[in-house]
Parts: sequence; structure tokens; C-alpha cells
Amino acid sequence: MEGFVSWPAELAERYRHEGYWRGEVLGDIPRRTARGHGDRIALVDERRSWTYAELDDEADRMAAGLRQLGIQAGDRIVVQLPNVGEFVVLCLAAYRAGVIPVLALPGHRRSEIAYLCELSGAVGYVIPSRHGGFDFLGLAREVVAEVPRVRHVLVLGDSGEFTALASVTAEPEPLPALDPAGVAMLLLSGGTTGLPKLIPRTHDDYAYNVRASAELCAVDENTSYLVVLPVSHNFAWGCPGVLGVLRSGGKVVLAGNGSPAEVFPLVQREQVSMVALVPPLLALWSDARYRFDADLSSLRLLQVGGSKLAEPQAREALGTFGCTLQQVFGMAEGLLNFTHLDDPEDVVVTTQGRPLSPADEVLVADQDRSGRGELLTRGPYTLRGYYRAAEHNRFAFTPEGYYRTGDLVRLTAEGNLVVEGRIKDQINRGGEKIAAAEIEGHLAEHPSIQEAAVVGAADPVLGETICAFVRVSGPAPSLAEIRRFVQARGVAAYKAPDSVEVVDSWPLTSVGKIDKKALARSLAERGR
Ligand code: OOB
Repeated sequence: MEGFVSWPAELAERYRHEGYWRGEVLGDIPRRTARGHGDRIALVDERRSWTYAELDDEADRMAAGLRQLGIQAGDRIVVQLPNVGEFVVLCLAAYRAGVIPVLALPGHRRSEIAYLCELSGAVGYVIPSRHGGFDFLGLAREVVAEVPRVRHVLVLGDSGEFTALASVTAEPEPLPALDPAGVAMLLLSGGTTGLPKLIPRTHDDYAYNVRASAELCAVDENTSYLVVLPVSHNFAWGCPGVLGVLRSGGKVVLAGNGSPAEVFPLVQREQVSMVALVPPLLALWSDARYRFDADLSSLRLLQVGGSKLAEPQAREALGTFGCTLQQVFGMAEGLLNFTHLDDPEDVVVTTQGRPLSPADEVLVADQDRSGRGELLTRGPYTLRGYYRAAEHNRFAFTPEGYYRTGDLVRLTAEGNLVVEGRIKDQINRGGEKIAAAEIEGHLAEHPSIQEAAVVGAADPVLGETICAFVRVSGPAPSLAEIRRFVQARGVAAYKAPDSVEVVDSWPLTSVGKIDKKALARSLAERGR
């Protein structure tokens, strides 16, 4: 596939020889249980449930339906569905047909989706008709007008002038043989420069990612896994996530949002044993624990990741939920670090765990005196290059093929990683990643903004929020005006600045660039 950087032949050979890559394809994940125990429940969402046999059969039919529409192996489709069972059916169908899903978030809007369609060369776009009060049909009209190559809009619900996803079904047929070393899907990176990059994940690499995570987390047929994060996020989809549970014969419960009022009764009803959370959601759950009388005693494992979990919060959660806590420091690019289920409490609350695979190579580069440096990594499930991004790849990877994570870490004596900060120009807003450059680009288009610099401001709940420093000509726009402006440009709401600071001049670095560290310090000094 043009634009995909594969592993060097010797390494690929080693990963196969050592049993990391087994030639499995992602579409086969639920098949074993579907054949042996087809009547077991695989999937539950707000409206219905699927047995393994139903899930398997519907995925086969949708795979045939995609092909009947003329969507072929190797074609890309941008998928923007919320936490609904159809997302799972569609992704399995696409994997089986060799169609490559590009996993977008429900919050993305015109600017992100049109860009993703363009960059991936997508022929299809899959949406709900409405979700969270937003009209996706309207968005789809804008997207197809801007990117005419998108020939198919498939809609869950009222399809208007487009194609109903429910109609994408046909008699199952023999499907093309797939190359397990080929690209199975494209995940989104948080991005550090402008818009997000696309991360190619192969069947071989992701099947290993899922299998090894499921083993580490002791997922089995008794696991009841609740999804409250967006299901299209790598954490919830494959670490071990939905796919890890489906390969083990367990049950996946999809929830629309993570609010305790909605989700605690679900935990009780579905006897949920495992869930993946970001730190702000864990805080919400901890606060609410004693305000609801739902029985949460089925919970066995709380996975927390996406942004840094503070030690006091981790200790509190252990006391509050009385089950195993696991820190997960991962990235859509590949590398996953987990604390282990039998780690001592101190390791669990003070570190972000260690690499999943014995074949993960990690380096801490340019260490300062305290041993803190940038985490570099390569391995059997870490990308070797972003998709169609030759230019960017030259500095995102070392000549030896290590991915520069942009995270500042140190290694403890026992080999666990502690995340100490980052050098990438990105904001981590409670687990959601925002490339500063992307927002700066939008702000610079505002008629009264001359120049903008976006930095993270410390926040007790989200960890960080987005602060926009702006130099203006004429009247300074208010925060509300700036937020309206950014969103009117078709940008996801979570990327709109949370605060604005107007400056007359910039602090500069020795090479004359805007000194963002100084800007962040000035916020910290004023307690912002
Ligand atoms: C996960 O993936 P992404 O791609 O949304 O974000 C990756 C970045 C990391 O490079 C790091 O900067 C940050 O998010 N991060 C953490 C963290 N987990 C991720 N920073 C501190 N502590 C943690 N535990 O966020 C992701 C993917 C798979 C599993 C879990 C998280």
C-alpha cells in the first residue's frame, strides 16, 4: 500500500519467528466463540444485544454488502460512529472485506473529517444521522461537497439522501484472502504539527497488541467489559478493549457516556468486571461512589490511562473501589505500558507500568541528571512511519526506526516508566490530545488576532486545559467569541480554547521563537 512504511524484513522475520506475529487477521477475532458458543452474549448497547453467532453473521453479511456497493479490499472508509454495536459490526465487516476503516471521533467536525477523507483517500464515510444533538447528515453534505472522492455516505438511522447502513447487507460470500502483514486500519494520532496524522496498524501487529494485552489483563469468557471512552479510541478498542474481550468470549457493554448516574446501574445490571477510564472520569466515579446505592462489587479491574494519574487520586481509587487498579501509558502509535495485576501497591500508584512486549525496545534519550529524557521506542506493534507523511516521518523517527514519542519519562530501578512531562507541542486535556499548532492556525485567521500561541494550563480536574495567548490589533475578542470562531471553522468542540490571555509582546527563545515555556510559567505564577 503506497504511503505505508513497513517493518524492515529482518525484524518482520524475527517477530514471526518469535511468535509475536501469527498471521491472524482481525476479522476472525470473534469466530472461535461464535463457532463453539454462538449463543453467548458478545455485545450489549443501549438498544439491543448481539450473541456471538449474530455478531459473526452480521459482520459477514455487512462485509458482502460493502463489496456489493463496490467498496473493495484496500479502499478506505472514515468511520465516525458513537458507542453503538454497529460500530463493532462495521469494523469487523471492514476487516473481513479488507476495507480499511479510519477511526474518527464523534466530536470531529468538518475541518477534521474533510482532512481525514482527503488524506486517507476515503471512498466512504459512516455516520449516525444525529448524535449528541448534532446533525451528521448536514456535516456529511459539507464533506462530500469538499471531497468528491467520497462516493458513499452510510448512515445509522434516518439516511436522508444517503445510504442506510442497515441496507448494507448481502448473502455472505467467499471473501478475498488477506495479507496479515497488510494495513488493517488507520488510527488517529494526537498530532503535534497541524492536523492529526494517520497511524497504519496491520493485522499482525494489532492482533498481537490485542492478544498480549488481553493475556496481561487476564481477560476471559467471564469478563464483562464496559466501554465509556469513545470506542474508536485505541485504549477502548484494543488495549485489550473490545477486541480483547471478543477474542476471549467475554461480553462487551457499550455505554453512551461515562456519567455515574447512567453507568453505575449498568455496572450492576451487566455485572461489569472491567473498564477503561481516563483520570478525570476516575475522579468523577470516585466522588460519586457513595452517592449512588448501585452495587459495584462485580468490578475487578479499573484501567486508567490517557493522561497522568496523580498518586493521591490513585490511592483514593484503591480505597474507594477495593478492586485492582492498573495504570496504562499507551499511544495509538503502538507502545503500551501497563502496571501488572500483581504489582505492589506502590508500583501501581506511582508508575505508569512497563512495556507490554519482551520485544519492545525502549530508550530514554538525552537524559538529564535525574535520568529524565525522551522516550524512544520500536517493536512488534509500534509503527515505522505515519501514513503518507514522508516529510514528517524524517523527524518523528530516528534513523534506526525508533518512534520519538515526545514524552519525557524516567525508568525506575525495577524497570517501570514514570511519565514526567513532554516535549511535544501538544495539550493533553483529560486524555484528549490537541496539537497546539492546529489551534494556532485557526486563531490566526481571526480578523483581530495577529498571532496566537496555545499552551496547556494546569487544571485540577482535566490535568490541563487549553489557554490561547493572543496578540491583537483592535478590540480584543472575548473568550466566548474565540470559542465560537474556532467552532465555526468546523473544529471539534473539545479543541476550543478554555481561556484567553491578551499580550502586547511575546517572550522569545534564544532563536527568536515564541517561548511557550515562559508563557506556561506566567500562567503558573499567577495560579492559573
Ligand atoms: C492514549 O493514546 P493517544 O494516542 O491518545 O495518546 C498518547 C499520549 C502519550 O504519548 C502520552 O503523552 C499520553 O498520551 N499518555 C499518558 C498516559 N497515557 C497516555 N501520559 C501520562 N500517563 C499515562 N498513563 O492515550 C492511550 C492509548 C492506549 C492505551 C492508553 C492510552
